[in-house]
Amino acid sequence: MDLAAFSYQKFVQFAVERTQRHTTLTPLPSQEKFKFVKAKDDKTILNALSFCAPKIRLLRSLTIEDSSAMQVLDYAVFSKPEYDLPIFCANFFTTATRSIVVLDLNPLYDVTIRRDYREKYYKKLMPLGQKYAKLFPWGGKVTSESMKFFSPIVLWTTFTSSQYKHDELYSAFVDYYKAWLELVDQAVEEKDTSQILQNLEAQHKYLTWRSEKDPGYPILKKLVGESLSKDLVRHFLFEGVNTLGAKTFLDYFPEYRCEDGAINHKRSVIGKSYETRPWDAEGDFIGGGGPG
Ligand code: BLA
Repeated sequence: MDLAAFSYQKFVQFAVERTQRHTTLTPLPSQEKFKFVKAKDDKTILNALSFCAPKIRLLRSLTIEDSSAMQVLDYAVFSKPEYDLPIFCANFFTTATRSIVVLDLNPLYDVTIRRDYREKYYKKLMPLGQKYAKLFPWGGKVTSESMKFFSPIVLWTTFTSSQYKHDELYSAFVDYYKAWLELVDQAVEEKDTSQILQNLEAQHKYLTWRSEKDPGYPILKKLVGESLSKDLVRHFLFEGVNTLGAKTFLDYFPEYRCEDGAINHKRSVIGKSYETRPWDAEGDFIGGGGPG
C-alpha cells in the first residue's frame, strides 16, 4: 500500500460535514490547545479536532500521518450524560503492509448483561453489522476485557495492504456513522437524575479504561514524548477522565491491582481470547472461545 497516496482525512471530513447537517458544532478549547501538537521526528503530522453540540459532549478526532510509516485515525464521539447513546468509535492503524481496525458503536452499558440496552440500540442495526462482518472477518484473539466495551456490531479486523479493503472500510465508516447520527436525532433527553448519573459513570468508566489501556498509547508516547502523550490522552482523546467522576481505574477494574497496590501494566489480566466472533446474527453473545 502506498501510504503517501492514502489518508484518513477523507473519513474525518465526511464525519464532520455530515454531523453539521444534523446539529451545530462548536469548537472546544482542547482543539486550540492540541491543534499544533508536533511529533518529535518532524515528519509525522498530527491533526486534532474537537467539538461539542447540543446532544454531544465531545466529538474529537486525531489523525497521525507519516507517509513512510503509518496512517492512523482515532475518531470518537461521546454524548452528553442526559443521553445513554452508544459511543461512536473508529480506530484504524495502517502501515505499508497491514491495517488494524476497530469500528463500533461502543455500548455505554455491557450488552451481555443489559439486554434492554442491546434491544434499544442494536437490534435494528444487526443487518448492517452482519453485512460488514462478512467483508471484514473477525481479527482473532483480542484483549478479553475489551469485549465489555464492544457491541454485537463491532468490526474488529486486520487485513494486509489493499486499496480495495480501504474503499470498503470507508463505506463501513460512512454507514456506521450515518446509523449513529440517526440514533442521535432520535435520542430523547433523560430527566431522571439517577439515570443521568448512571450514564455519567458508565462514560467515565469507559474513559478510564481507554485512557489507561489504549493500544495506541505506546506509539503516541514514542511520537510526542511521555508528558505530551499523557496530556493528549487525558485532556483531548479521553477528556472527562479527570472531571466526570471520582473513581479510579482500580475502583472500576480491581482485578488489575498488583500486590504493591499499583496498576498491572499488562493490557489484559485474563489474557487474550475470542478466537472467533462471539456474537451470532441476532446479536446474542455466544462466547467464541472466550473465558465466559
Ligand atoms: C491493536 N487496537 C488494537 C487491538 C484492539 C484495539 C482491540 C488488538 C490488540 C488487543 O487485543 O488489545 C482497539 N481496544 C481497541 C479499542 C477499544 C479497545 C478501540 O478496548 C475500545 C474500547 N490504535 C489506535 C491508535 C494507535 C493504534 C491511535 O487507536 C496508534 C497511535 C495502534 N492498535 C495499535 C497498534 C496495535 C493495536 C500498533 C497492535 C499492537 C498491539 O496489539 O499492542
